[in-house]
Amino acid sequence: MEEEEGLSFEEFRLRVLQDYRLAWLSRQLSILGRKEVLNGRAKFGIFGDGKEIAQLALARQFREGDWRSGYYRDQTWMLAAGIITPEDFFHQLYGNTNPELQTGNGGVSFNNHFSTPNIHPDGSWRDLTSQKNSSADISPTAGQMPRLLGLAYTSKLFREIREWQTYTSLSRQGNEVAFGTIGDASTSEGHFWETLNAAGVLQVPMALTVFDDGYGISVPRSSQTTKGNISEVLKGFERDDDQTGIVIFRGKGWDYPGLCRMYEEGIRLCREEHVPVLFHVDEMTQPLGHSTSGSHERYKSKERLRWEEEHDPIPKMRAWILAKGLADDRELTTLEEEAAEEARQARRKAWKDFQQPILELRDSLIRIIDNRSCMCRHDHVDKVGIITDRLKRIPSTVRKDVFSAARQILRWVCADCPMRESLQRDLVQWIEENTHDAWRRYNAHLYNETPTSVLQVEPLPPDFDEESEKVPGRMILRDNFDRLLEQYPLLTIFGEDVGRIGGVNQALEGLQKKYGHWRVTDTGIREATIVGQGIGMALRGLRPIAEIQYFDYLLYALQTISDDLATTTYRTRGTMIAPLIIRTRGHRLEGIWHSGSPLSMVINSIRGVYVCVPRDMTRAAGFYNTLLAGQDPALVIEPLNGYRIRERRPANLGVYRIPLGVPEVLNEGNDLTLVTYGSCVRIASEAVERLEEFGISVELIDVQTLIPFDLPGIILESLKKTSRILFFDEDVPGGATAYMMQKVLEEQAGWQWLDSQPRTLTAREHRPAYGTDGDYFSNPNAEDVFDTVYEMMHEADPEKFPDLF
Ligand SMILES: Cc1ncc(C[n+]2csc(CCOP(=O)(O)OP(=O)(O)O)c2C)c(N)n1
Ligand SMILES: [Mg+2]
Repeated sequence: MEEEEGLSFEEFRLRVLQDYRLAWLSRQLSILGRKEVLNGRAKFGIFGDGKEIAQLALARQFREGDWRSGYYRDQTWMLAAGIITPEDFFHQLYGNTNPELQTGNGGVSFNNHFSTPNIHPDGSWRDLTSQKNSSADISPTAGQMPRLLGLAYTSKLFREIREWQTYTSLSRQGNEVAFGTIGDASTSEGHFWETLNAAGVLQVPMALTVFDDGYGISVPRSSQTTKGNISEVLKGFERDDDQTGIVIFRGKGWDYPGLCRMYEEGIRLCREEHVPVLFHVDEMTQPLGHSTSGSHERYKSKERLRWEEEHDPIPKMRAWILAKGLADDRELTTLEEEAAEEARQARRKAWKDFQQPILELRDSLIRIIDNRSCMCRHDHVDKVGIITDRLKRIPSTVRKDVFSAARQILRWVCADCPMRESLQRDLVQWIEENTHDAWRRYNAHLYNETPTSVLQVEPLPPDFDEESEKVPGRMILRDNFDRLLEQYPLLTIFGEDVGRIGGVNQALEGLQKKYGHWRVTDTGIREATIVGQGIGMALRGLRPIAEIQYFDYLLYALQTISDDLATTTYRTRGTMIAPLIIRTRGHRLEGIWHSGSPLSMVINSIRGVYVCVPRDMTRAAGFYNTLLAGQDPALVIEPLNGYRIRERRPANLGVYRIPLGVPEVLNEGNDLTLVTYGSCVRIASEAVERLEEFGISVELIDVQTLIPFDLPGIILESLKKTSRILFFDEDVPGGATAYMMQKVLEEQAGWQWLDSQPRTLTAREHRPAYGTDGDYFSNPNAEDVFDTVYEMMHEADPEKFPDLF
């Protein structure tokens, strides 16, 4: 440590003192932050106390271009890296939603959830090599792990793929390290093991620190980890002389010089050799306890609490500075006082920033009421005055208080007063003017709202000419992927069996050979980290298509898609995008784990990710073309039985673009609207033909995408004509059909046009059974469609359509 290269003693001394001051500042923020929750100004707080010193040592190695995927303890690191200021710390704590103030989480996440933007407001990419990058944190323990793999893997690709070296604003020859942090208890999660294993296999520059404070809230290490020691258990992963593996370092959370040395050596190795490294930082403490939700005295013994006090890293660092003669007590006390004052000032300023606009809003409302020239009395009580007075007295006002008061006051404006009209008008105007602003603070940016939104992509229909021959669907996909790999140099496709054999259905046949194994790549069987790999790559500006072999197995990755991918744009207030395309296949196979249509599983858990349900491969290819022309995350479910079915090959493969959210009317009809998607379209078509033989004219609509859903209102127009509607799919009852029904009947107000009871036709509540008969009896079939439609027509006109049964 003392021999730090290129530094004079004085420079070295000042650096150490700067670190010490930052440690102190960070601790003061934690202490003040806790108070702000206890006094009611903030709702919840989780802090980085006890982890300060290790993070300062870590931050020294964190450079421009590097990436972070960490967790809520990383406050000191983020301060040291300049990613947050002390004021930002409080902005997060109060939940400030002002986009002008850099909070990194838009005010929609807990405090100490950090992020840095990866795009400009116009949707273009930032220069990611000239900033220190933090992917956006999520709260689920170990949820940061899958994405960490992708952040590290991207560096690997940039080093390996020579042609990519021109993308200098995304990477400098892959020299960027992906830093991760995780708590000791969270290493019990599967994501931790899956990520670590994949990183070892792939040999990526991932530098993961386990902050070991011995507890996961109240549960001690001995109940979390085999042998109670994570680096001990990981020994089998450890790199030895002639093998790939992970290099493991160990440090003590209070040992400043030791930690500085450890990180310097470990990160150099990671950066230069692209070997994953794991730092097990043990003997850490948690002076303020886990979070503001409780106190650790409830579960830590007196001995443990005493040990923690003795091993508090800040006094330990202080003692080391004194022992080394780097400063005397007076100098350190001055630093401490300065840091404490800086923390207090930051709190004062941030509270003002938080309160001022709300108080202005409150006063603008109060002015309307106070200026009224009469009292609104109900049973001799001035309700309006009472609500207003109550609002004036609230000590820490939030927007809810003001809006709630405004909306209640509106109810009590008296009906017979001559002033009513103007007061009511002013109030309504106030509510209308301010609601939009407040609403947007919490309900925007679920999807990319910049010009690079997929919804802005110009559609282009597939071209069919005389020569358009009929080929198996898989060939349309394959030739389309071929064009896409050609057109988009940063496109990579990866997943189980994707590379060497070109996918289980051969839709990538020959493409690894043509584009190399970094662009079309096999992975291990590890769905969560396949998706995480894709998220990390997408965050760093690549165009990944991650393949999940079968739709049913998306469940393994659902947590990552739901908690991480789907919320990326929302939780960063549109400053960060992860345009990952997930490719999978489903519908109409057989058996419990190959039924392939649990659509409600996804549509209700991954809002924030578009969901495409193409009926054939021409449509599927068209969606990939559209998605790559924009920048949004999406899931595409290819119809499993469509790979062999012949379709006409479009002449403009790789170019035509099918718009998202636009249903297609496949058969025009007058009696009933039949709404479906995916493989059910084929079944529905068959039933529609049979129904025609009985004089029933069905309008068949393929919704094409479930999210977004029917943006132009095509289904409503159909319903206006037919007055009857049936929603059909092979999900469970109350699943995606109920979703479609809600969209059409409630959102599009289709209920007004109904002449019959709206119906759904679905699979059963259990999982579909094996074999042709299992499929026939547990999934809906063409006879079921026929019978349901016929029954609806019978109810409408029993004479024309007599009972069949
Ligand atoms: C999946 C999930 N389960 C439970 C929680 C609640 N929780 C938050 S932090 C935590 C303990 C984590 O302990 P550790 O990983 O050791 O980190 P530390 O807080 O000690 O730094 C738990 C159980 C959560 N956030 N996510
Ligand atoms: Mg812990």
